[in-house]
Amino acid sequence: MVLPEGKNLGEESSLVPCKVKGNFRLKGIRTTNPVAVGDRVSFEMNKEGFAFIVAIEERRNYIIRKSINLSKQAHILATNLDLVLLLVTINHPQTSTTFIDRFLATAEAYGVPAIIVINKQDIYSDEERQTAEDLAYLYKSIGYKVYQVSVKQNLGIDKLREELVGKTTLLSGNSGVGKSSLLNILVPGIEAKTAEISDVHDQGMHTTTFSEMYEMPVTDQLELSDTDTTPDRKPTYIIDTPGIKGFGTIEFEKETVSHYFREIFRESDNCRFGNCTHTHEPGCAVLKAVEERRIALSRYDSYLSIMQDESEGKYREKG
Ligand SMILES: Nc1nc2c(ncn2[C@@H]2O[C@H](COP(=O)(O)OP(=O)(O)O)[C@@H](O)[C@H]2O)c(=O)[nH]1
Ligand SMILES: [Mg+2]
Ligand SMILES: [Zn+2]
Repeated sequence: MVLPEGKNLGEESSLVPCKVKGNFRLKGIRTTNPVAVGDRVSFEMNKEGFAFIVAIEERRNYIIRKSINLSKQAHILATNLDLVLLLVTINHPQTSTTFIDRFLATAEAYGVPAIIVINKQDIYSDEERQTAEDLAYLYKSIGYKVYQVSVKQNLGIDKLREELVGKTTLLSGNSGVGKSSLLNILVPGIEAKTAEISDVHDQGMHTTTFSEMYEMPVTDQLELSDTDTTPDRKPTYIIDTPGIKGFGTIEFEKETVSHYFREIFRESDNCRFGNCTHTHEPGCAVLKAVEERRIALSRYDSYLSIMQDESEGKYREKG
């Protein structure tokens, strides 16, 4: 372990490689990683000069996913977040609405605001551009902020940058949507690796293999554009995550899935039965709203797919 010259252990901006000591576990969930990006930790040095994490500060929130290989375990993607940016693309690769909705529901469940960023505006056909517009309209009508950008042509990035000032933001989205490319614009000089999309699968290769946190430089101009001009503003951090293929939802109780679909939750006030699952019940206001197209079918389908997973006990621990 090496500390930068002239830096004391634990001093700001020094890097201290640490091992984990002890057993840190989330209650009721088996996780593959005890410590995650965004955690605030205490560490101690032993006589040999090795540093050990001995305590993790209580997390304000965390984002988690089901591990791909170990289906009964979960992986904490990041903790203590102020914002998640969900990068999506209409094509090259195509992001499914199920993926978007599962992600949004998870963000709702963990109390982290989410913003949708539709990237690669520069390569869309007229039809794809229309799909992007429709998608933006849908999610805005539900209450989400949506930005349509082209990272490649640096279009729409300045507005987006303003959203991040003073926050810790998780960059998320399928592999190949442009997360690392965006990061390279927001944090110049880090040279995050970007991947060519393979022709065969039309998906990015997994070039980012672990989550990393970067500090985004904030210029005077950005500071002025913000109403909060206090000098002790929090630093701006961005976390890049490996491509997530299936954003597993865990910890949802069947009864509460609807709480994480804002428009479904609003509508459910008008259901005849208080314990309505919005699947078959008479007097269900949600079903009526779907019929009348006031709730998008794609959203309702995503709701059903999560409900289905819960019935199958997909993410529950056995025993
Ligand atoms: N045409 C176009 N390509 C982009 C854009 N943003 C990223 N890409 C390309 O998409 C591929 C995947 O980008 P990358 O940043 O590695 O995606 P990640 O897997 O989400 O980190 C790379 O070839 C990028 O150059 C964009 O706005 N327009
Ligand atoms: Mg990447
Ligand atoms: Zn109902």
